[in-house]
Order: sequence, then C-alpha cells, then structure tokens
Amino acid sequence: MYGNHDTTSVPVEAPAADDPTFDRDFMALIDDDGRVEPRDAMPDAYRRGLVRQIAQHAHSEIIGMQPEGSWIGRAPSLKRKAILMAKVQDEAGHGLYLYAAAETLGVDRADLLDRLHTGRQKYSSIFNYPTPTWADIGAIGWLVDGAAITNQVPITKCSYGPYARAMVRICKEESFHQRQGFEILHTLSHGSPQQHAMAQDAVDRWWWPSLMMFGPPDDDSPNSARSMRWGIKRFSNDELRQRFVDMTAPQSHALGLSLPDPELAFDALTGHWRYGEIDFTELFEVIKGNGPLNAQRMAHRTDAHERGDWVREAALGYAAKHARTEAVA
Ligand code: BYC
Repeated sequence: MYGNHDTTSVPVEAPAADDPTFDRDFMALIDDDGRVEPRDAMPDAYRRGLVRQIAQHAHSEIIGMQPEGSWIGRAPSLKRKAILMAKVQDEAGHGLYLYAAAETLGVDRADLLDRLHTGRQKYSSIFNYPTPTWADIGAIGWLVDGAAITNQVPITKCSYGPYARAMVRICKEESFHQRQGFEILHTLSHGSPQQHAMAQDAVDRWWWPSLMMFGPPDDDSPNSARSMRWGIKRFSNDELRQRFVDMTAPQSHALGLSLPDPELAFDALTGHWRYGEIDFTELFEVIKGNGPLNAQRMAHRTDAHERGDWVREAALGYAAKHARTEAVA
C-alpha cells in the first residue's frame, strides 16, 4: 500500500480515512522508518503539517535571496560576483524543489504564494536582518547556511518521500554555500585590521539571530511533538541548536573570530558547548512582523511577483499552445 512513488505503476488501493486500520497501518509505517509517498493515504493533520513546514521552508528560500541578492552588483571581484550569483540562483532552485514537493500534497503553488504575500504563512526570521557590509555575505554563508544544514540534513530522512529527496540535493548545495561563507570570512579575518573588524562586526550581529533560526525552545514549540511523532522532524529545536553551537564554536577559532557570548564554554563533562541565554522575545517579535526589515522584504517580494505576471501568463500561453499541438498530432 505505501511507498508508491513510481508514477508509472497502477494507482494503489489506499484505505478510506474512516477505515479502522488506517491510522494503525500509517503509524506502523512511520515506526518502521518507511516513506510515505504522494498517492498514499495519510491523515489530514499529517498532510497539513507537511504543507505548513514545506511551504514555510520554500518561502524562506525565495525571501532568502534578497539579503544576498543586494550584494551581487557590489561583490569585490568578478570571481566573488560569479560565486554569489550561483548561490542566489541555487536558493531560487531550492524554492522550486520545495514548492514542487508541497504540490505533491495537493496544494497549489499560486495559493501558497498568496498565503505568503498576505501574511498567512511564515518564512524564516533570519531574513529580516540587514546586510550592510560585504562581511555579512560571509556571515550568512558560515552561520545561516551552517544552521540550515544542521536543521536540514535530518530532513533527508523524514517520512515524506518527496520532501526527503528534495532535501538531499538542497543539503549538498547548502554545504558548498557554507564553505564559501567561511572562506569569505577567513580572507577578511586575515586581511587588514579594518577587514578583520568588519568580519567580527558581521559575526557579532548574525550569531544570536542564527541561534533563533532553530525556533522557540522545546517547551514552547507547539508543533514539535507531533512533527517528531510523524517523522517530519527528527530532532527537537534545542537538540539541533546545540549541535550547531558544537559545530560552530571550534570553527570560530579557526577563523580567528570570536562569538559574542561571554558564557560560551566547552563543558568536558557533557562534551557540549554551553551557551548564554537567548532572547526569544526578539524571535517572537520578528516572527510577528516587527523585525528590522520585515516590511521591506515583503514589499520587495510582492512587487517582484506582480512584475513577473507577464512571465506566468506567457508560460501558461505556451503550455496551452503546446498541449493543442500535441492533441492534434
Ligand atoms: N522563523 O512549533 P515550532 C533557509 C514558527 S533556512 C519564523 O517550533 P516547528 C535558507 C513556526 O513556523 C530557514 N518562524 O515550529 C538558508 C511555528 O508557527 P506556525 C528555513 C518560526 O515547525 C540559507 C511557530 O513559530 N528552514 O531556508 O516545529 C539561505 C512555533 O514554532 C521560526 C526551514 O524551514 C523561525 N526561525 O519548528 C537561503 C527548515 N521558528 O507554522 C535559505 C524546515 C519557529 O505554527 N523547518 N517559527 O504558524 C523546520 O525545521 C521547522 O519548521 C522549524 C520550526 C525548526 C523552523
């Protein structure tokens, strides 16, 4: 019954949602670490939970193009410019895979975009912060993409097949993104005193918002328990946040930069880095729309969408013409 992702196969007989075996079989599949595929029967709440998370993720990718996109024309060399353009294009591609994965759950991409534009769906808090210097591009790559990889590698093993498969490719690209950010910061950190100061300033501004990307603390995370039971999330927000700190703290030494947390210290007993208290009121304010650049990001997005109207119209016209030609042949 489950695992029917081969679209050439005959449609499978899925049990009706009111069939008493339905939830039991579904949970047995999850417990067995199996994959749910688009045409499988699935509880409505599971479908809704996936659409919520995948759409938020897709929206984050396309809004995430803005802070870095603003530096394409100002990158300090032709090589840096080419690399940054490729990275921002990768992010558009990630959005595309993720919207496509969401569509396998029976939702329409235009509707998801409408929900983003009208504030009914969220995107990651991190993209509401400004990028005033070139070092911000390094800090985004090292910290923001680093946090994204930490969060997203476990999703390659999530219970929904199309989401898990999309994440495999996304994570490979994110890992290149993180290295290019690290390399930018390393160059600046070992450059002139002014360049070093610029790199340190960017890290100081991006560190705490990067920790907030993992979401509220576990006790304050209404979706976690259910998403983990369903195998959509594999680890809790706090577990992933700790992994990120453990990975990043030693890397900051290699960069010759410090992290802006006086309480950051390695705890030999637990084998983890302890970190100071996070100001989650800032996260909730940014999520509510009150971050430094929320209004600007949304205005830019809706404007770009409206200006892209003729492209969608032309693509639909072309598809209709193509379909007519095929029907005649
Ligand atoms: N920003 O119950 P919780 C990237 C919302 S990386 C905004 O813990 P959940 C990229 C949450 O949606 C970023 N909202 O939620 C990197 C929920 O509200 P709703 C995107 C946040 O889902 C580099 C409420 O707060 N990555 O794309 O269990 C370059 C309560 O939270 C945030 C992903 O989306 C936040 N930081 O856990 C370009 C990865 N945190 O929906 C692009 C997949 C929480 O109930 N997503 N909220 O109205 C996830 O892993 C999880 O959805 C989260 C949140 C860990 C983000």
